[in-house]
Amino acid sequence: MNWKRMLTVTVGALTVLFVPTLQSTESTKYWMKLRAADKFERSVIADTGVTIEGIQEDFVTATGNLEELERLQSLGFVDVSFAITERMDFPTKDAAYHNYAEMKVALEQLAAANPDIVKLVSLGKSVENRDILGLQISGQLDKASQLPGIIFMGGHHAREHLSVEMPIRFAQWLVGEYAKGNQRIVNLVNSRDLHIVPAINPDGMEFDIATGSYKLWRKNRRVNSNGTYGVDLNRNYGFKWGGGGASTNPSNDTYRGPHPFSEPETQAVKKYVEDHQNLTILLSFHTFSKLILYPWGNTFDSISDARDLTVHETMAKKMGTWNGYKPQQSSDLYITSGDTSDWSYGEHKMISFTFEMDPANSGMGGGGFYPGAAIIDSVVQKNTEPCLYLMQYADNPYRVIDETPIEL
Ligand code: 0X9
Ligand code: ZN
Repeated sequence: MNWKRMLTVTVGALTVLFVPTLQSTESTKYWMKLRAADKFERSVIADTGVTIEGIQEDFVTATGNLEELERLQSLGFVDVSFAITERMDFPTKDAAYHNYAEMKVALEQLAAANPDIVKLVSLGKSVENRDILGLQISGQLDKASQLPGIIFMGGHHAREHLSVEMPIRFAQWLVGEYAKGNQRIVNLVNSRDLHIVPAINPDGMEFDIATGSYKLWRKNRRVNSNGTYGVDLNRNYGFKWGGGGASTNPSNDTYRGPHPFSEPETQAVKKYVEDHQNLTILLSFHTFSKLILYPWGNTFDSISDARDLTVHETMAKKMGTWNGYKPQQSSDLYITSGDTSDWSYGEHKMISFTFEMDPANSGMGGGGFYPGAAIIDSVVQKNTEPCLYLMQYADNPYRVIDETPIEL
C-alpha cells in the first residue's frame, strides 16, 4: 500500500481534530540547505520536486514541502532545514508598496548613487531592534547644520503604508530632478537641509504585512505590562502627554504608553530633532481623510501667538490648493494628546503639520488604510508641491505673512 493512501485511510479513521494539523503541515514550506557535490546529486535532489533556489560548489539551497524534505532526509542530503512561517510582505496586488527591506534598499541606493547630496542616517533602533532609517538631503552636506532645516516623516501608524510611500517617493523624485538639472530643485536642495524619515514605526509596519494579509495594526510592537502589544506612537510624545484622546489602557489602539517618550521610536525622533537645531518646519504624514492639520490637537484653543497661528493657517490653506485637502486645526478632528506636531510646535516652536492623506473616507475597503497600489502615484504627485513649498519657506516661515509667495 502506498503511504499516501495509508495517510488517507488513517485520517479517515481519526477524529476531525487532526485534520487542521495535517492541512497546515501539508501547506507549510521548508527552506533547506542540501549537500550536493555535482550535477548528478543536484538532479536527484531536483527529482524529489523541491525548487532549487541557489547553487554553490558543494551545496544547494531549496524550498519544498514536508514530503520532499523527508525524502531528502532519508537520502542523506539535508544539512539544515526550517519551516518558513512568515512571508513578511504585502499582498501581491500591493507589491508596489515598500516593505522594510525594500525601503532600506531604496534609501541605501539613493544615498550610494548620490553621495554628494544624500546621506543615509539612522535615528535609532525600534523595539525589535530595526534601524529607524532616514535620509539627509542637501547640496551642502558638509555645512548642512548652518542651512534652514526641515523634516518630513511617515509611518507612525503601522497600517498607514501610504504615509511611508510618500516620503520615499518624494526623496527619489527630488534627487532625480536634481540630477537632471531642474533649476528650481537644484536651487532648493543646495540651500536647504532636508531630513526624510519614511518609517518611524518599522516593527508595526512589518507586523501589519507579516502574513501576507493585512492586520489593521496601528501601534508599535512593545510588549505591554498586561501582555498586550503596542503603544500608539502618536500619543507618546512629551508635550501635554496624558491629556485627552489618549488611552491609559494598554489593550487600546490609542494607548499612550507608561510615560512620555517611553518608546524608543519617539525617543529617537526627540533626540534627532534636538540634535538638529536648524529645523524650522515638520510635516508628519498619516492617512486618511484628506486633511491638513496644525496645532493644537490637545485643546480646542487656537495657537495663542497670532503670528504663529497665521503662518500655520496661511500655509495650510495654500497647500490645500495643491493637494485638495481640507486645512483645519487638529482638534477640529478630535482632541488627542501626545501627538507629533503638538510636541514639535509646543516644545520646539517648529511650524508643524500632520497630513491625513488619501483616501477621503473608508469607502475603499480596509477602513481606508489599504487603498491599493493604483493610488500611489497620484497621491505622491499632489503632495509634491506642498513639500517643495514648505522647503522653500524653511528659511523663514514667517515670510508667508507679509510676502506674496515667490514662485521659484
Ligand atoms: O489620531 C491620530 O493620531 C491621527 N489620525 S490617524 O487616523 N492617522 O490615526 C490624527 C492626529 C491629529 N491630531 C489630533 N487630532 N489632535
Ligand atoms: Zn495615523
